[in-house]
Amino acid sequence: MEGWTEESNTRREPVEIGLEVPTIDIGLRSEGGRLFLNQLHQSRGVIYCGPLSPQAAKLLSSPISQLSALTGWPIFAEASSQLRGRISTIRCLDQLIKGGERDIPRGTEVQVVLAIGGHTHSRAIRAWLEESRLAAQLWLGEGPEVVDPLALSVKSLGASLSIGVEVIAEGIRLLQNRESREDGVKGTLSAWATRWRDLESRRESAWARSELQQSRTCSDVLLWGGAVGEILCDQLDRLRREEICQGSADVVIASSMAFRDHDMTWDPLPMNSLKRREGSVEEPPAQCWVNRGANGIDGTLSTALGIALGQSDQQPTAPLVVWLGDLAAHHDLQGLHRLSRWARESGSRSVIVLLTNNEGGGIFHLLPIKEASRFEALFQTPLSSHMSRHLVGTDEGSPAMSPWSHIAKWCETETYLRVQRRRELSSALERCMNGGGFHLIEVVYDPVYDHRLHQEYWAGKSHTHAEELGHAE
Ligand SMILES: Cc1ncc(C[n+]2csc(CCOP(=O)(O)OP(=O)(O)O)c2C)c(N)n1
Repeated sequence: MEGWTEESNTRREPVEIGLEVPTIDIGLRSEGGRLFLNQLHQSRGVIYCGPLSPQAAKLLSSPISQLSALTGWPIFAEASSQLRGRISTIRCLDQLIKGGERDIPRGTEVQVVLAIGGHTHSRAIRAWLEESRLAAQLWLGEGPEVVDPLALSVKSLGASLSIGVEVIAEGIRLLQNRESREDGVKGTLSAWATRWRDLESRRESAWARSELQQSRTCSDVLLWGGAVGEILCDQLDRLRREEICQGSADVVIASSMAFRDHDMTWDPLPMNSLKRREGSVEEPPAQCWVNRGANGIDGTLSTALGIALGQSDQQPTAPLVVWLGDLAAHHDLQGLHRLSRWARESGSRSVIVLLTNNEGGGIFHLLPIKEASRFEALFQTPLSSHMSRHLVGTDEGSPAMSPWSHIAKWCETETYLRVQRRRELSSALERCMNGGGFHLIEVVYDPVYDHRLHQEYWAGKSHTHAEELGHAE
């Protein structure tokens, strides 16, 4: 690059946006740092945020939000990035792609990708990002190792988060200087930003009109994974709004459908205004923790215990919620027992295990293997009848009895509730969220029904309410 020498720490570098050039520091000397500053004039950029720790999200919220407001690059934030509820983000990319939305810009149109944190869980988004291969690929993570599973030759903004934040701050200064020099640029939204904003609001208003969305207010409707996520988010919003508890709530989410359903529905309301202002930052109603990667569905409850112990100095009274499937819970029964002991001993904060019992591995209903001849025995592997036989000696064919009620006894839970409808889950959460204790809420739903509602949610189609109520009978 012209004008650049590695020897000098103070030399000024010309960047393509033709602005007053910055004083160079260690971070900006990285290849990624220089590339970033040279891409700030591009209008078709995107900021993609995958899993981040709450600490990293706090550090990054304001710089990313300002960068997005100045460049017009939309922020796509997975729920595990902790950024939803803090800043203005677009959350529906995954659903737009899965729903076959035709107006969505192609990945090939993107000029710059700034990826932040861990990689996306969504196969649809991975395919979309792969199309952006020709764009400048930048990355900022919490550690020095570069995450590049799609082999996009990403360039890191810096060897640490704080260096990367410095680089972004430098970019913001350049853009602000340009704004103050160019009258009229300030406040105008680029065509690219407007396209994304329109897509998001079209999707939202289609949903507001859809029967599936309207059934949110119909408390008798049967639950599915998306409804569990909506109700959890609503309840945590309420807790924050009413300032009932101290400190931040924590939500620990297992792999498989819990993680996907949480991502699909985690949309905390802004506290201070009806619409979140561009560039503003708020505290979300909960910190979200995911344990993804090599661990698979293992160890979610033990991870929750670690999170609880790690915060013992702060003594929050806001709840700790663990959302996991029945197989994930079965994989970590020791963790469940140990967590219950901790909740009893610590006293101050409610610990709620939200166990979605869809008769084994619900995720497998979304895959082609659901057609396999021995699907139930080899993939779905439902636990209930098998566990019941061993725990209470019931025979096959005898009335269904949840083994989780016995596990709840073993853990000496304060509350064990088995729920199937929206109103039951809302009031169960309302009852358990404040005042301490260990609570097990078993949410029961049919995996085939759950699968159908997911398809409709992605497609943005409405199904008949009567049909849903019919299913409820
Ligand atoms: C330790 C471990 N064992 C097995 C798997 C394979 N696996 C992936 S998803 C899944 C099913 C999970 O079922 P459940 O926890 O009930 O969640 P659901 O799919 O119903 O949301 C399994 C067995 C894994 N990821 N990790």
